[in-house]
Amino acid sequence: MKNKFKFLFLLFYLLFFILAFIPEANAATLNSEPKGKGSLPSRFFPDGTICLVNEETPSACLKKLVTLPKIVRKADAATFYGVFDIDADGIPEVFVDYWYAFNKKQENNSVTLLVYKKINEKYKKFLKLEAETYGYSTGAWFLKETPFSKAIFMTRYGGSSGAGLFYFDMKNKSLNLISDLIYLEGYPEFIDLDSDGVSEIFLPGRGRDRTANPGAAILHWKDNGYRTCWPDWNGLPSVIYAALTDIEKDGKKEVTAILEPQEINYDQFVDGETSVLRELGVWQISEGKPVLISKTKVPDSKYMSEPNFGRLPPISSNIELIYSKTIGCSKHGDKMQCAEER
Ligand SMILES: [Ca+2]
Ligand SMILES: [Ca+2]
Repeated sequence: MKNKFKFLFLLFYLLFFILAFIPEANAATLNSEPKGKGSLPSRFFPDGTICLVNEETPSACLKKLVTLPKIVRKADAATFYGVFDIDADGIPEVFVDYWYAFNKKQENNSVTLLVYKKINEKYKKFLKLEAETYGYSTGAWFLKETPFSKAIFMTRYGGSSGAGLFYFDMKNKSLNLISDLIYLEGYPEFIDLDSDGVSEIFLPGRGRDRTANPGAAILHWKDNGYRTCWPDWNGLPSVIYAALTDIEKDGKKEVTAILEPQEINYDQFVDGETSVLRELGVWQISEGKPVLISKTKVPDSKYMSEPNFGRLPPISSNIELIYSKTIGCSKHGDKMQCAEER
C-alpha cells in the first residue's frame, strides 16, 4: 500500500514537472528591443519586464517600468514598441500591442494597443485602445516635436497586403486612421518637407493589386490632425505610386509620381494592359507646397501591378520604371523624358 502511494506521488510529481516546463501554447514572442522608431533606450526582458537601459549596456535593466500581463504574453502576436514621453511631462510612457488570431469565419478583427503611464509613483495601464486589423503587421514612430510630440502606429489594413496608419491621440484617447483608403505598401516616410520643424508623412503607394485603391499621399499636421496636402486635387488623374527623390539635384527632395489619367476598371485588364498611357509627374516643394513642374507620358508598355519604382537617383541617373520593359526617365532641359532602357 505504501508503495502504491509512493508511486502515485511520483506520478503526480512527474506530471507537475512536465506541465510546468511545457512551453505556453500560442505564447507571443516579444522582441527585446523596441520596435518603434524614436523610442528611448529600453528593453523587454524574458521575465516579462520592460526596463529603461543604457545604450552601451542594454542587457542590464537600469530602471524597471512595467511587467507585461499574461494577456500580452499569451497572445498570438505582440510587439514592444517602446518607451516615449508622449505628453511631455518628463516621465516616459510605455507602448505595447497584442493580437489574437481570428477564427476562420472572420477576415478582420482588432489589435489592442496598451499604454502604461506613471501615476502616483507607479506605472499603471493607462489606455487600452483597439484598431481594426486584417491580420497582424507592425510599425510605430515616435516624433519628438513642438508644441507636442506624436506617435503613429501601423497595422495590416486592406487589399491583399496593405497596411493602415493610425495617429495616437492621447488627449482624446483614440487611435485615428490617417491613411484613409490607401492600403500602404512598404513603410511611410517621416520627413519635414517644408522645414517648419514638424514632420510630414509620405505614403509611397497602394497595396499590391486591384483589391486596393490607387493612391500615394503626403499628410501634414493641420488643425490638430493629419490631413492630406498632396494630391491637392480631387478625382483624376489617380496617383498610383510615388517616391521622394532629388531629381533637381538641389539637395531637396521632389515628389515623383505615376499617374493614371483615366478611371481604370481593374477587372477588365489582365497582364497590365491599359488603354491609356500612364504619366510621370514631378512636384517641387516650394514654400511648403508641392508645385507641379513636369508631366510626361510614359511609353506604351505593359504595367506590372507592383507599385514600385526601379532604381532612383542618386543610385541611378534615371528614374527607372520596371514594366514589361525597363523605362528610364530623366531631365532634358526643362522637361522629363522617358524612354526604354537598353
Ligand atoms: Ca509622459
Ligand atoms: Ca513640415
